[in-house]
Amino acid sequence: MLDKVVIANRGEIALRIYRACRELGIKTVAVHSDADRDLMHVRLADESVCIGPAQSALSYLNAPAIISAAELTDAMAIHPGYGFLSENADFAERVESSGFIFIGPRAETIRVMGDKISAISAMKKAGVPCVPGSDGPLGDDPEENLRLAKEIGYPVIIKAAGGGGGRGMRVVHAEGALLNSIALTRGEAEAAFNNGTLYMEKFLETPRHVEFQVLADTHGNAIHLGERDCSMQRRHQKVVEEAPAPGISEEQRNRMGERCAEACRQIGYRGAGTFEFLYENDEFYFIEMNTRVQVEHPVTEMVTGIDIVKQQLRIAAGEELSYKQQDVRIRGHAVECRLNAEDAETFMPSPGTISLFHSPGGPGVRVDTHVYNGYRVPPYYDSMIGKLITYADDRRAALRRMDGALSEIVLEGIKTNIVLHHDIVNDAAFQAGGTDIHYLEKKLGL
Ligand code: MV4
Repeated sequence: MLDKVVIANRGEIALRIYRACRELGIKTVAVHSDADRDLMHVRLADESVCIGPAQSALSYLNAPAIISAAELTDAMAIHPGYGFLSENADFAERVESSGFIFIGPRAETIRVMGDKISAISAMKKAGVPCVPGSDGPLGDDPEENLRLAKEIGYPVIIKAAGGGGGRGMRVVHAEGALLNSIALTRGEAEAAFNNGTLYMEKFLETPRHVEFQVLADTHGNAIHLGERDCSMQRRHQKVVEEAPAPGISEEQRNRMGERCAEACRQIGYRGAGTFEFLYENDEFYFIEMNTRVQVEHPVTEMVTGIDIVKQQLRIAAGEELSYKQQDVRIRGHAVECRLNAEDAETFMPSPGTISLFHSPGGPGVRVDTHVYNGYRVPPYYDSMIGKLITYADDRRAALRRMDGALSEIVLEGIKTNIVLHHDIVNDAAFQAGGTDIHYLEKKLGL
């Protein structure tokens, strides 16, 4: 097993990684910014190293500082969590060339998945269904682009190869707007990603966002842990996630999940990963792959009983997966609400001191948070302060449990989105299941 791990992140995921290490008997090093000395995991970790000032660019994104901390503390491996450097192929490469284990896929895999065109072509080759599209970069020939769009059929969507997560894309509804849209998107992509490479897909109008969790070891084994529905989102920020996805049959799950697992075997994937799909009219279309642990991993943990972060650590240590596909059973239903320090109406971040905090509890209630009574939410980072997860035998019961758990929370001193969550779990269409990616924005009147 790994001897000592650097936790290169902050907040709830840093605490989550700390807990997984503790259960496996792995020593931990918390690296933190000046603004994060009071984080829970910094107190709990065996060692802590301040790696820079509050601004992320000078601390959590400071690769040399993080690698130096690993050297200083004689750690074996670095866990990047999500966000920050977690999907930075150059960082993964530098970690490994410095003699440490990067807890994630090979740098080469991160690079392939970071370029959305190469990700799609790798997945298509591996038998994963993708959105009908350009199957490669768009050229400069206007006639050829017009012909391609006509062949795909309007509406189409122009996306940047260097984008992802909703950045660098534009929908085109009719031929007259195509060439200008390509030019505009190319300019934006060059400015934002220093890469003007674009591709085109059929635009799906009312899909759901359904993603499959996978685990792959370094011995050629790969399994899937079923799917999550993350359609309840606003401006590409997920708000509520659940597992399993409403209305997906066991047969569909097994078929798509096995295709994802097989793709992992073919590309020599390592660690935990997520295949993102758009799901519309009973069909799955791959859009992107995430090569990190995700915020919403707990709903999968609840319905499978598998600790995904511990599996990441075991895989990084070179162990074989602890589970075969036939050991994986999806049981019950789990829902996650992301708790944000933000204004309920304007969604503006609301940092400040939590003057009073009381956590909900009871059967089937899980709270993944680093906050405590008196904790000061710094203004420098993402506004997510924790996640409330409920689990029950079925979806209705999990939602009722969520409603009750939301009512139990006492969180004073800062604004939160708890009211929004109450609204969502009591929404009739959401309760019926299967609302699409545009539902929440429409409900909020955006
Ligand atoms: C799409 C799409 C419709 N058709 N691609 C947005 C984030 C990025 N991961 C991909 N995205 C989309 N790609 C085609 N061909 C609609 C979206 C999309 C979306 C996807 C997932 C979750 C939320 C979304 C919100 C708006 C648009």
